[in-house]
Amino acid sequence: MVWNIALGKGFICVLALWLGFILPLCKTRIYTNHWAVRIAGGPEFADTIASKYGYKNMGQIGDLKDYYHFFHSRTIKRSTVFSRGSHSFISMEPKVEWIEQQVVKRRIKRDYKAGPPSPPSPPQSIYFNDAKWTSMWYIHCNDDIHNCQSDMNIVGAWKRGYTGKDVVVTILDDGIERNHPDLVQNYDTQASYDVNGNDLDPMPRYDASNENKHGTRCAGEVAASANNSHCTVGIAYNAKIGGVRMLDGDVTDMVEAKSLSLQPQHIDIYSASWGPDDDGKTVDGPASLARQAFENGIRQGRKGRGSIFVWASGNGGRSRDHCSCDGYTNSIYTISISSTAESGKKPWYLEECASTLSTTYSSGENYDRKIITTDLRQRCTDSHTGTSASAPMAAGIIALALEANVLLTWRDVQHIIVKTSRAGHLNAPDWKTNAAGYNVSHLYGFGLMDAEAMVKEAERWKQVPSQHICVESADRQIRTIRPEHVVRSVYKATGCIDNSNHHVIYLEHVVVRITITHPRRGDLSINLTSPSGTKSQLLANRLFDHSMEGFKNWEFMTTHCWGEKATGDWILEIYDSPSQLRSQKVPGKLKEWSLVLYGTSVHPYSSLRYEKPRSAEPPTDDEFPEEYSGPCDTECNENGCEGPGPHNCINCLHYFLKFKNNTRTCVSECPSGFFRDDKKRCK
Ligand SMILES: *[C@@H]1O[C@H](CO)[C@@H](O)[C@H](O)[C@H]1NC(C)=O
Ligand SMILES: *[C@@H]1O[C@H](CO)[C@@H](O)[C@H](O)[C@H]1NC(C)=O
Ligand SMILES: *[C@@H]1O[C@H](CO)[C@@H](O)[C@H](O)[C@H]1NC(C)=O
Ligand SMILES: [Ca+2]
Ligand SMILES: [Ca+2]
Repeated sequence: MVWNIALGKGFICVLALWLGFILPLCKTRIYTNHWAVRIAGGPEFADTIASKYGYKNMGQIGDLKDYYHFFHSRTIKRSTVFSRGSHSFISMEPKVEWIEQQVVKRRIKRDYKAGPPSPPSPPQSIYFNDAKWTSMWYIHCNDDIHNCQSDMNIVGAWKRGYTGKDVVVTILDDGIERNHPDLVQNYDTQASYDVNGNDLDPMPRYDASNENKHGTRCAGEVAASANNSHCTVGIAYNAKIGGVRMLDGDVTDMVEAKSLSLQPQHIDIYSASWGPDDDGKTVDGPASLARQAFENGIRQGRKGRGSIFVWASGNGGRSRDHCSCDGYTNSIYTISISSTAESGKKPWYLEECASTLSTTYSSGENYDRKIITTDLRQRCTDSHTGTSASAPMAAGIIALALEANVLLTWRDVQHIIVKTSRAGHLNAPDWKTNAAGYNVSHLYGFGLMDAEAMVKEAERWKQVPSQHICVESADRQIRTIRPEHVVRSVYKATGCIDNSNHHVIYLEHVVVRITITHPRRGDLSINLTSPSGTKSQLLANRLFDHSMEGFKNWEFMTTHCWGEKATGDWILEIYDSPSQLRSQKVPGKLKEWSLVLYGTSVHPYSSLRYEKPRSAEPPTDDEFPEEYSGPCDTECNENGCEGPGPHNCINCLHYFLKFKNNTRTCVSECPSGFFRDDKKRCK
């Protein structure tokens, strides 16, 4: 497939002719001469042990304490068998708590080869003198004949004074052209590294095909300098931008972990536009070190507020891939970003799934315009494409929100995205309103990002209460999955009501852990219905997935129940639609499933959590006498009050305030202590 850039060379692939289909089977593992080792006690111990067994200690793995990168030069670089010899006795060493020879992982960039260049744009009002400014349709789409109808309101955020200043973004990719005239000014050495070359300089490797242009293109979208007459304007054009060169070589668990845990106290946002093959048959996700890097970043990064990981949802649309089979986009720790074309139509490469949080513009059909950004060899391009282009755009918008409020935690950022993304003119057959009032779709998550709305929320945001994790007990009743029958399993969730540290009332992410055996994984589809009736499709049929491996404790994630209540009946439905391609007739089995509910035990936006808005005019004391001992004002909410007094309501009637003297008035924004009820509006 032309849009897949295979990184792993030397895979041993067997072509099997099966029912008239050519099936490449690339099962062979490729072992490298790199090891990840866990040794407690400090680097001196690690050095001693390394030299005793003939390894070179290359240093700590990223920010992961006690984990070291060992290199063994006498082992061949790539091998299909794991390495044996006297050096392998290192695992017997008592101080060595864990060791793993690194295997090559297939990771592909999420752009595709572009067709002919985009049509020229008409002239329009000029804000900046940058060469490509006038054709940057996704930043100022309203004043354009190719009216893109829904605006991401980036200019609106700029007008409020936010340009990404003091926010640090890094692009995990194939390098960054740090001396590009449009990047050099914002380039940040401390946010950069060359994991492939093991040095500090992430400059891309140049070749005739410009294979390594991807990172430089992503970087310009975030932080190309504004008004310097060159090329384009980044969305966060005063942010600092770094690059990690990690895709131009063998990608291993350790390579990913080093990249994801680079400088977590310095870097705020990591943008990744790559992942496992989008071939419609792969099920793959982060392995142990990369998982630890995510958790380390979430718990400790940004002074404990949590690193922000932004991920491209995937380009496997044409292979009918489903992003739930990608453990990176499917993780609660990543903000998974989808794409929409300028027209609001679904791009051909889009992958659907329930873990997508939000959407930004990107390429669509050939006649739709593509993304304009910096390019390799100090050039500009107007043909950046795919979900690869969408993730950095989201990273840029999030940088504006972090400038507006540096205290936002990783979950605050996700809450703000959920609250402010809009369906706009984005075309999807499955838009639905969940029980918390948010519109959500499997194509677009909560919709198109809105930078101005995000910075406004950020300005007055108070951190949401701490995250509770409720692991409901597993349902281990084995159920046979008969072809053309629905297996239905109902679980009555309590939200861990008996344990105050785990109690979840208001949901954020919901994860379903599932173990299924099946003769052909691609024939399965899975839905989850929340107690409030919101249906998430956790898996759709995948035409090319002939695997007989089923799912072993795979975690499917949905964002669609955000804000809903956790308790009640959750319904899991599995359907098996047997395709012609199935060789075995043995039916599948649902062996085990369990729910992991993430959220809070108190309302995330309880009135007292809002700080005084910077711009909206607060009500006077006269209008809101402080000493009120009566009941919660019935007019001000449906969900009741949070805390004492009539005004501590969870929602205020949308744009509608009632005062003590019974007069009502329309306001353009809910003042401090009040919350919009999106179901009600003033006339
Ligand atoms: C960009 O520079 C031009 C001068 O070349 C100036 O007139 C214009 O105001 C600048 N734009 C912004 C937004 O600063
Ligand atoms: C959700 O979608 C419905 C139907 O399109 C629309 O009427 C409503 O305003 C939307 N709600 C929000 C919060 O955007
Ligand atoms: C899941 O829901 C979709 C959309 O409502 C439906 O088309 C599909 O048949 C359902 N699948 C299962 C397994 O229930
Ligand atoms: Ca520029
Ligand atoms: Ca995918």
